[in-house]
Amino acid sequence: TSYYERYHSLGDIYYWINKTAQEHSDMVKVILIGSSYEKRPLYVLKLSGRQERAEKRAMWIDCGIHAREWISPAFCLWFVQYSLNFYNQNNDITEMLNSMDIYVLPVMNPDGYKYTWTTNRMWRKNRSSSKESNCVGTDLNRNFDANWCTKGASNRPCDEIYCGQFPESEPEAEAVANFLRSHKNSVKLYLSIHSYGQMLLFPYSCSNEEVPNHAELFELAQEAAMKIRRHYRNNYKYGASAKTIYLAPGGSDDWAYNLGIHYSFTFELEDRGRYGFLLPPSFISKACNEALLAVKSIARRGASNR
Ligand code: 0X9
Ligand code: ZN
Repeated sequence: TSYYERYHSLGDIYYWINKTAQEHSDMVKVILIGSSYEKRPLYVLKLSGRQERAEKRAMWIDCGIHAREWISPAFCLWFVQYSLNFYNQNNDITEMLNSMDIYVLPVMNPDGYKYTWTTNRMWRKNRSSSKESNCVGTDLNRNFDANWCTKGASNRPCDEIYCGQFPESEPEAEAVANFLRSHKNSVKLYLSIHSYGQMLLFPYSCSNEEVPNHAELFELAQEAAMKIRRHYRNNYKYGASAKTIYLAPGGSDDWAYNLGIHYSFTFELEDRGRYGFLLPPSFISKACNEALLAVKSIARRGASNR
């Protein structure tokens, strides 16, 4: 099996980031966007086609918000590798990279990810602590400023969906928010990769309201899900988050949407619960290929629309 069909430790992923940037220095730049609570660097890979354009649009993809969802960082690595290998080989990828820059954050929650490798495989949150409680960790996907800490999040530090002390109290969420705020004129698509459940979700999750471009996002998700069904005989559910999965405020997708990134999606990759977060490595290639198909499908439309 190839490197990409295995899960990798945090140390391996840092090494991979460096090596990938060196080997593809014409197309990849590494950007340090901040650091984690335990002071680990948060690196974003910027992928660009060789075609320079003024006012280039961009897409953002983050992986590993939740520590135990190992297929998520595996997808980010898969995506980067595939994009670099097939640029100028495959039309979809070539057009995607010529029309947009792509920012990829392989692990938003490095402290939590490391912790799942060393201590507790089922850890979800980051690893921050405060004097107020003996419990550790904030749910980074409840820490963004979108109806923060209302119904669907918890203000108790011991809970798995703890929202943190205030919006962007966590350095990982703040770093992502700062980066997107400073690139909001170019970033047109926001994608956040999670597991599990096989779903393509779009805002809102923080309220039952429909977003203004609901119909368009629904169509995009529907088309992507249809392609997955056709090519991989796998069913993905799709729809507005609050109605498809649950009401959950403070998520990065809703926050990005409200910032003005009106193509905002959260993917829940394989499976549907047989293995759950413990998806065996033999499932990585299928899970990533089907998600890649969905990304390409959504990116094509999102990149051409205003
Ligand atoms: O609850 C979450 O954060 C996500 N599900 S997971 O099982 N990966 O934890 C769903 C996120 C949907 N979007 C928002 N809640 N904003
Ligand atoms: Zn998640």
